[in-house]
Amino acid sequence: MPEPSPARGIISMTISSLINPQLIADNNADASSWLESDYQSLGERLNRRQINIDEITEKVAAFAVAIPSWGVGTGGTRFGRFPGAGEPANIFEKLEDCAVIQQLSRSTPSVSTHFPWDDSGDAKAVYEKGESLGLTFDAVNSNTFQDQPGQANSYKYGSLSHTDKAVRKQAIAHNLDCITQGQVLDSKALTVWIPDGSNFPGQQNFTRAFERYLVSMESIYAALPDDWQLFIEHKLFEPSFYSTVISDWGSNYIAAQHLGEKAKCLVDLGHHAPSVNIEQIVARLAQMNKLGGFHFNDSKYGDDDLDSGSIAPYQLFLVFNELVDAAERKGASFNPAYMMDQSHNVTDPIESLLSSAMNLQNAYCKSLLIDRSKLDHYQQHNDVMMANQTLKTAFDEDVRAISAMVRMKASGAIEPLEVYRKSRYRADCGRRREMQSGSSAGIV
Ligand SMILES: [Mn+2]
Repeated sequence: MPEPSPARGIISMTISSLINPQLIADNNADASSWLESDYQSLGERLNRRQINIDEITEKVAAFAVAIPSWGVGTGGTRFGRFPGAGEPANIFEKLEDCAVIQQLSRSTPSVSTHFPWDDSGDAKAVYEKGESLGLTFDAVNSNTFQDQPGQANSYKYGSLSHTDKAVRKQAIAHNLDCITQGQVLDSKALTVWIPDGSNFPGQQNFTRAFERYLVSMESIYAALPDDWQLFIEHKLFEPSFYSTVISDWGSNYIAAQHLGEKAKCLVDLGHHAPSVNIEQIVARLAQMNKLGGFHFNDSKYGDDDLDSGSIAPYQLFLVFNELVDAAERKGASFNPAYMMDQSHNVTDPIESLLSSAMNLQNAYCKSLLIDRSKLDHYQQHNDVMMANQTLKTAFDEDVRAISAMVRMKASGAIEPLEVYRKSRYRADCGRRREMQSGSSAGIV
């Protein structure tokens, strides 16, 4: 098995077979000739820089990122949603789609659930379904940004920081329920993102709202099992457009510090202002042992939730540069939870998640190629050009043969998208799954 890496977990070797394994094997037999040749030539190039390709491949093999259960359905905007045929209707069907992604990519062995969206009334059955597919469960996500049918109190003016104690109590109870369900799933973390904030100056007292939030979070923190973590997710706008209670990493860090060791900050790449230096935030949080996890996605304007690595791949690489730097400093204790959080509006969600998982693997791989002792030397001597070139040299390398080799060795697909299309999995789902309604918006 590969050595443990800064990424979480070792790829599960259980092979589910929603895609015919013979189809994967046949495609791999055809693709292996270009792969062997590309891998050898990349190995020679890296060797000239004293990098052993097989060591890099072993580290990449240990990289894993969780799939968001909500990501396998078509997302939407506030204007609408356009689902395709064969979409999953419930958590059991979502898990099947996640298993397909894992079967082909071999880098997505776990699923992050969302309640009440994934509440089937039988968490044990959900756990067993995941187990039968070779999947484990990552962080549980609570939802206090929508009112559910029959709910006693509305979240229209907030949840954990609401002025009315009854609303806060309801929001706390929901988070506690998420922990209970997550324990059945063998999850080890709760992610809390709240929509609370204000749309107009004067609407909310910033200090009182944050005070109420902290008191509510104390109750949730107190209910955490010993081996659980609490991830706090910040976001500067939306659905509130003037202010949000947990607007940025500063507020997040204050809350996490206030609550205690098990509380950590979660960085969603889309939850910052467009020009914010996210990689520096990553470095700060990691330095202070408060980086709990990631929601990977990409964006051009705001919280676009586009596919990871599709818009700003250099930024993604720079984020991984900080993660690898922190992992080298801190060793095994540095173990942030990696998840994707994307909204797939115009693509087949399985294809988007496959390609995103590969983009993440490649960005991680490139960050492993950075010559850190050279970089440190150039930084110490203020050789700006060569320090920057050290990063660029790693970023400019085409490392796709490494992740393809990882997949092949783990019985995944050298060419996941090609095999997925050949399998006609979605068309098959279209025949056995009921068509989903497209009327409601689907922001997540
Ligand atoms: Mn997120």
